[in-house]
Amino acid sequence: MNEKQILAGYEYAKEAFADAGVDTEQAMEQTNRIPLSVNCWQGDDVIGFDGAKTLSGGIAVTGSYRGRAATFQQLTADLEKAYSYIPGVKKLNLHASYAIKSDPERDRDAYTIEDFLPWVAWAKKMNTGLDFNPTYFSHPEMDGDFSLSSFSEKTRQFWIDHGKRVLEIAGHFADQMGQPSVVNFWMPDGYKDTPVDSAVRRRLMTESLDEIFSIDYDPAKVIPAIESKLFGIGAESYTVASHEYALGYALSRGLLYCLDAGHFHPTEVISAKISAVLQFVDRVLLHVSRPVRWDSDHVVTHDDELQRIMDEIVFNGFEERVFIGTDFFDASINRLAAWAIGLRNTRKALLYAALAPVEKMRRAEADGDYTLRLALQEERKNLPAAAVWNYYCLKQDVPQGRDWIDDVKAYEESVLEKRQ
Ligand code: RNT
Ligand code: ZN
Repeated sequence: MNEKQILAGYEYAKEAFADAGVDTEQAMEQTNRIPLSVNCWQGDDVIGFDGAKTLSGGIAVTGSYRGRAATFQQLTADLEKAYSYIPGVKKLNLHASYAIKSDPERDRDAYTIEDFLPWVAWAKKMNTGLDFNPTYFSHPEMDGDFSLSSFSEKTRQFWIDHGKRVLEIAGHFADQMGQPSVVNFWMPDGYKDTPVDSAVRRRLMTESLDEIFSIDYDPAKVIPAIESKLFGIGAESYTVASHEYALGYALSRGLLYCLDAGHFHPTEVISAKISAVLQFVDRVLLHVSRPVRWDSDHVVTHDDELQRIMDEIVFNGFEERVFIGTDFFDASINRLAAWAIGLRNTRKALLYAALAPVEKMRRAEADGDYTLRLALQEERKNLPAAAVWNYYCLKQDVPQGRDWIDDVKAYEESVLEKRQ
């Protein structure tokens, strides 16, 4: 679509939305500044730079598309390309395994900000905030899938120290970037088969986590979250940090609860949980992902659940209380395209939520007129939101439609295909 067509489409859309009582300019402005935390690990199949050759911890990447980023230079080059396709405010979500070790002997229990200075410099150049994650997987100190709840005191201590180092580094990120750093704790700890003693691991986990959070960090700068999970590959029967566990821990310790879209029973959706959880915890973190039959971490598409998630945030005015990060990893398609598709959809769904004629729908509901509510909800789908999206991309100087796809293809030919 050329600029003339986009502008013509927008003129029509603006009027159509105004008729429905929606201010399109305000919707764009409101959603543009909501930060989306881009998961760095889509670019290299969750391998990182601190020594792992393969991925472990009950998660898996399938596919072997050409051009996996294997170095900091390659990953940042790919990220820069991907960023150019994604409108709106972005943060980079880093895992500790992406350390650029300043001392090759240094391990995860001793990382410092020194090991992340190239990332800080890059984030400054890109004007993008930094979120962070301890990496409790793909490492020889893992006790099978156990980390913070290992029976080995030495192993637990190693991972406790890792958690502490990550909180410290996140404090530096916040100072350097002038904005807080959300730090998500996900531990794969779990059993393939039914445990006899399901409580002991949870006691150990609680002790370990309490020890980590006993360090002095500034909660205005460092915002820790605990992610729950129903099961992992090889941990099908029991996970230590289950939903009840993680929610309970977050609630009792004043931390964020992280809801990952793929971490529940297949018929459960996280959109249904946001306003429930926010009655009791201050803020939540979302891992926007797409489960296909299981926690498959497919690239986020603009499906009903994605829209529902964003509707929940925007309709309820939870923009300040919900942090949004993506969490998918697909190596069967071009990895930059995966970022572009997943993040563009996430942003698009936010915009569509802000474009919904929600006041009319809300009134129908308050009046008990559920016929009207349903009719309006369905009519909403016919409003020309896509024309607003195209215009928004144009204004943000981000390619839309086929343009970004052609650009990714060109990058694939000129850069990705030349990689080993
Ligand atoms: C795993 C969790 C976790 C990871 C990332 C890499 O099931 O979803 O968030 O995907 O930390
Ligand atoms: Zn996740």
